[in-house]
Amino acid sequence: MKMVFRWFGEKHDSIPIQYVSQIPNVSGVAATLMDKQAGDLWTADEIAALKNSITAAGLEMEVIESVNIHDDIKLGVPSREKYIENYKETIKNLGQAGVRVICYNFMPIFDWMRTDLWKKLDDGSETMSYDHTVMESIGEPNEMIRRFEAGSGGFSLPGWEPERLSMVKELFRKYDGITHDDLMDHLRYFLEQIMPVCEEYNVKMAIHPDDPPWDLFGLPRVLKDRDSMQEILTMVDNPYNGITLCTGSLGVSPDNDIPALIREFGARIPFAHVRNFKRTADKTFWETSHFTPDGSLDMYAIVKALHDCAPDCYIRPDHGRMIWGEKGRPGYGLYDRALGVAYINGLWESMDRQG
Ligand SMILES: [Mn+2]
Repeated sequence: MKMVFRWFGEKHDSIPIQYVSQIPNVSGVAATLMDKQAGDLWTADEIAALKNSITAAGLEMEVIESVNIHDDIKLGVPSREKYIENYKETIKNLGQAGVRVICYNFMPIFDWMRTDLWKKLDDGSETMSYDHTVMESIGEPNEMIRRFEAGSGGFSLPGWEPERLSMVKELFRKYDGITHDDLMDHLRYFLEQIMPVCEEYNVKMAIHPDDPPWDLFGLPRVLKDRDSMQEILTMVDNPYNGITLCTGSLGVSPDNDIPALIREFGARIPFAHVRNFKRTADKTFWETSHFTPDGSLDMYAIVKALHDCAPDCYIRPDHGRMIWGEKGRPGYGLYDRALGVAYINGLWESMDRQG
């Protein structure tokens, strides 16, 4: 296992990279070029500059989160070819810079979704929450966007870039009639095209589950449960086609037994996002500390499954609460995520010692 920490870059993160290197056992960051739009080519020079800013702090850049997929690839339209070519070149450039895993997602239009970015908990901390009744009462995507922009605290949220959201109505029109099977077929095509480059440059692709793992605004989802996970892994049966096992995305569906999924598919899980949440009703939850008794997931069982079945994976703590008065990007403060690292470290060490 290698512990990494998501970091958005010097210009885009509230946390100095040096602070990340002070967290015990963190070997590197899950990095990105935030200024890049989906479909853009990442040049070798841009990647080298990013890597220099990370290695200067004694950290590695072996995981990228994310290289976003252009909607034309998800839509399966002819113009996807040029974006796939850009993606191949980006994989090559990242591989040559030492990157081993690229996390990405195949969610149409929207990235992850919450109905409140600043829910106040009883202990005074703030966290992100999702309430499906609120979601249904909004009904209309532009209202969701307005709320996100109002609540993001001045940061742009990953996957919620304003430039892209301004085109949201047009995108909805393009996705009209795209079925679950269509979307899965477009994912298969994309993976088949890029796999030879992944093999040549030793870069594993790790698709992130849909978050939350159910359909939103009538848009189809590709990765939300065990069967869709198996379908993706078998339709392109290549070790370079892997999964980012995100405990908090998949886990909010009570049908998804996270330790069992890790035990079944561990060999194809190069990257894991570990977080906990409290499920309070059907499709309703808020994000908690990582500590098992605080949430609905059994973190010991999850880490044990990773320890046993994906021992070489990269792990990062996922979203944390805002604690100790910290202000920052929702989900991505320093303190609670660092506590998550320390907790996972403790679980892992105890498992190592038990053999
Ligand atoms: Mn995640």
